Amino acid sequence: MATSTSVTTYGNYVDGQWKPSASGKTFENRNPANTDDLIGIFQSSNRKDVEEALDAAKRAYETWRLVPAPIRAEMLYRVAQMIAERKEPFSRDMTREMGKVLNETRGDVQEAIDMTFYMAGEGRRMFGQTVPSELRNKFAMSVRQPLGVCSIITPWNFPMAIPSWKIIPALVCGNTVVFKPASQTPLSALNFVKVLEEAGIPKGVVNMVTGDGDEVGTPLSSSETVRVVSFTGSTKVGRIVNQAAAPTFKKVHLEMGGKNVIMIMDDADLELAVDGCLWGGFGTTGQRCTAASRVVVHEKVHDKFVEAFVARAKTLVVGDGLDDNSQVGPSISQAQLDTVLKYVEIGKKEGATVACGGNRLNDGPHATGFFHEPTVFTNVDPTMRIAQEEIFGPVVSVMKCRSLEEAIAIGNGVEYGLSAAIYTQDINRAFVAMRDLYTGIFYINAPTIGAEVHLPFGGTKNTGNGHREAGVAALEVFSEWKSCYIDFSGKLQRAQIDVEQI
Ligand code: UN1
Repeated sequence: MATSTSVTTYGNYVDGQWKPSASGKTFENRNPANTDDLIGIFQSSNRKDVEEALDAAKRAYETWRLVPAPIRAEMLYRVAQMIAERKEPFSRDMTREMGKVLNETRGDVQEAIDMTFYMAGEGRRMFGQTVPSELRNKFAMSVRQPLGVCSIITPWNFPMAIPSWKIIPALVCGNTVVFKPASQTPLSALNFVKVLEEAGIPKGVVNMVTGDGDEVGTPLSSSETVRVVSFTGSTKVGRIVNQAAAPTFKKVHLEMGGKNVIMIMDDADLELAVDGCLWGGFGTTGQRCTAASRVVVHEKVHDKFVEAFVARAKTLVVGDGLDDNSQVGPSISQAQLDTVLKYVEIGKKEGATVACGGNRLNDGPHATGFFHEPTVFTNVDPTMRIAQEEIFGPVVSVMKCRSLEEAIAIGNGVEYGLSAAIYTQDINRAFVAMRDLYTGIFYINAPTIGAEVHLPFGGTKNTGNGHREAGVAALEVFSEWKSCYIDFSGKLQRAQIDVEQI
């Protein structure tokens, strides 16, 4: 156990310098599996720090935007390699501060490596269009141009992957960045930024300012200097970010809540579906935007599925993610655990049945962490709050349906639209569901989690605001089109007017 005397104090990273906040204040980063374990002290930054970082990013933009994209990308290839070399210590740091089990933090770091390699490749692509002009001796094309300073505001559930989804495409496109990581997972953010520094990204191009939403997030969303805000977090905070950004017409990319559904048809491979629901519902302790918090099962196989699912959920080992036996880690914080406890009570009051779980774990190895049993509710009506609202914890609501159409209606009957899945052996049903679920991501015979970096990631309705990250879609967030016309005729040629008649 670390004691306060051996604990490191970490700085902000501004204009190539690691430095304390102007506020003189700091906050603690503690292990959610063991709150006696103090991981580090981080800066509680204020608006002055943000301003300084934004100024540095603005200055650095003037030179970074002119570095050829393939050269920017060379640095990013180096970044990817360095993260790969440090994957194990980075994963351990991440489990210690975030709680998810080691195999999952390894996946998180891997996702950052994948994204960085993928986006570095864009340095030699970043395709635009060349099209024929309607006039003779005239050339027409479009190119991507960077926008300037980007604010990057990230959550704690994917402490390295999500920052990479935003920062790396921002950089390859030629933008500069001020990064506010979640206060629960600043060490993984710092590990990532240190690699960017060591890989030779010039000073001011990437800046990191830790601290809370009011003092850091608000100016990052409203400042005139900022041209893009990319935010992942709750729908409630996303709305605040959007409003703060609106008066200055900056581009806002929002990735918010989810209430994702797995639909299980009567012809499904039930064993496979149980595996999928366990991983989708309880992986990352249910703390994914893509978590499968709703399962809709055809009435013909409902009881059989529930029996198998509940039996398996009861066997899941909840514990410290650094312990190889653990399958489900803690909630990130007391507040998050309180939300889980609150929704379990709401579910009971609404008349749903607790088929397993339902309790906090706080004895023995669980005494100093935010642990909760994997919990399955059955007899859930689709209108109940536990079937409508995002819980972000190890709680799955199981509902019954009589047909594919009803399953689709239940699936679509929430305010969110991130991810959905169907288990069926019938290709016709699979394609109907794929077409009719209004979500940004869809899976057939796989759970709602598991997006890969080279396809767009994001959702519909209250999950997002029309943008996508990952894949080439990310370039749309971090670049703007410029259409260029080059007239080499030596005379005035008027489009739409001086066009040759045939
Ligand atoms: C999130 O849920 O916040 O598809 C991100 C997945 C991961 C990313 C999840 N690759 O579940």
